[in-house]
Amino acid sequence: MASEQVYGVTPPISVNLPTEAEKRASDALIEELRRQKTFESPSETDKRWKVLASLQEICNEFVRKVATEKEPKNEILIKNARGKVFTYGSFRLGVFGPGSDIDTLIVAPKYVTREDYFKHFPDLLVSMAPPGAITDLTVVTDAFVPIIKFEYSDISIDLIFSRIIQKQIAPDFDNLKDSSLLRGLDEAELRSLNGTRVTDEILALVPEESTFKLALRAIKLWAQRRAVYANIMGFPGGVAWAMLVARVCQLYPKAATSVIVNKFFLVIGQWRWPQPVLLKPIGSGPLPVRVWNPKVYKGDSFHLMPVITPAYPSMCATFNITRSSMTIIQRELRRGLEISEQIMVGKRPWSDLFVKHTFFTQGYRYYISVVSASKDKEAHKVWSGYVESKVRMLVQKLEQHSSIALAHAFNKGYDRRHLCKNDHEIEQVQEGSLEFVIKDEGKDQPSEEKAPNPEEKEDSSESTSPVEVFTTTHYIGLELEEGAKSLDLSYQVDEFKVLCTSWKKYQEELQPSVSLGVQHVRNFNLPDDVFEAGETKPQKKSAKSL
Ligand code: 3AT
Ligand code: MN
Ligand code: MN
Repeated sequence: MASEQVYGVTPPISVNLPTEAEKRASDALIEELRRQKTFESPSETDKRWKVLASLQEICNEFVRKVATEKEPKNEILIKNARGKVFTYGSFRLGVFGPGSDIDTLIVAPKYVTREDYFKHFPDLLVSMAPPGAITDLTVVTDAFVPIIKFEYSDISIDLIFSRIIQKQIAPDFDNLKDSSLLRGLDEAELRSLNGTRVTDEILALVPEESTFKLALRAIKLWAQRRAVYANIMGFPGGVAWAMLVARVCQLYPKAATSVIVNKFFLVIGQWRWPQPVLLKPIGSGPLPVRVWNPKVYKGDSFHLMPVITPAYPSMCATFNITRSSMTIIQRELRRGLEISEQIMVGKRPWSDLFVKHTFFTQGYRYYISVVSASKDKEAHKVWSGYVESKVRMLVQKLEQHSSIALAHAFNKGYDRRHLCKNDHEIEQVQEGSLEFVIKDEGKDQPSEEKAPNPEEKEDSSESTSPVEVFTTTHYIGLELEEGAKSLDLSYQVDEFKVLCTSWKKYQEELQPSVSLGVQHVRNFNLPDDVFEAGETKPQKKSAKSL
């Protein structure tokens, strides 16, 4: 045993090899993942590699262009000018599906700045890619992580950038492991390098990559179906779920995929939070930057389920988790354990694990809806994104209300478009009315009501043309304390509104074309479009007939 590498911060729980039954359970799991369409075809994956090869070429040309522009006489510099394309996210982790993007990072030598990147890269991209291959190009220079987004031959690409402080990138430069590469970079560059550094570390810290990837695919599918996947809404995101699965792989280094999934629910469900989940000891590094440490930083000691990234500077990937979301996650982990135990003894199929959540169908009697509305599409992107990032704050305020036992934010917002003929109708939409919704064709939900047709103007007596209003609605399910009577949430709601509307961008640019509404919704008044075909909407008790 002495020769075997030990993965993780404790010895393994079991080094048992898989039994025949466990291997069969793994095969059945892979079969189910296939049935659920989590894999794409080899030819589609092939296309991804071709796009990446093309991006590498464009990246080299870009660096060469900047070298030529900045030091036209330096032939050696120009000759050695090249950059390097890395990936992170689900593609790098090997858990991407048919609709996944490719999260990509360009690393360039020190003379190439972010300004150069935004100035030259978009044009080079369009001119060097096959004609018409690049669509939906968006450049976001002022984001937390500045980014260029586009579709390349119908594959979504997120492309971020960082320099490293080296005069040239060696031809065989292929990893970002060395923390001294971080020296001299600004915060945006550090954040840009972080994604690849973290995913590479995770992969290096699991004993068996292929087992890890398959188990992570299963856990991601489970978390999505159970609506416990969304960093922004207070649930673990892709990186956090990956680290949790990786930790379980470390504890069962020889186990089959099926066993990892089963033990995942056991180990993570019984984890003694707030003890952190670590894939390796937290390391120090060369920069004066903050590393997660609850003994030093009071803020870190409030993290309820800390899952710590392995690459320097280590951070908590789950700082968003609230008391309520923790309760929901633990409930789902318990359900996962019960079902997977039965799957392992052949009493249930894997498909039972992946059954869709019942947030709307049997979730709660009372919901809160948070509606961000805008008359302008671009403004709506900005405003709804901001409001979304603050919904957790409302959840935290609601959790403190004496009548509320739990405030469960659904993990996704619902985007809708409305057509309004006058200010009165606009106001109704802003306050949550769905009377003027434009039902998009090709949407998955069938609906009995006829969609109002925007072309049909004859019966409208209004002289002004109708305006389009965009809304995004977040639903929060409320579980009340036993015997709770009154539910006056006006204080919490007002505070939340003040929080959102005191944003500088709202004050200076967005208002009055955007708005924020918060309403109570009874379960039987939930809109039809949150229910899928075959799901039943809760009925009003008194109106129920036999
Ligand atoms: P998909 O297969 O693409 O659905 P994924 O895990 O690759 O799953 P994303 O592409 O959304 O998910 O994100 C990949 C990584 O990018 C995860 C995180 O490190 C980073 N990231 C995503 N969104 C943000 C954000 N808003 N701010 C900062 N980092 C982000
Ligand atoms: Mn991705
Ligand atoms: Mn992405």
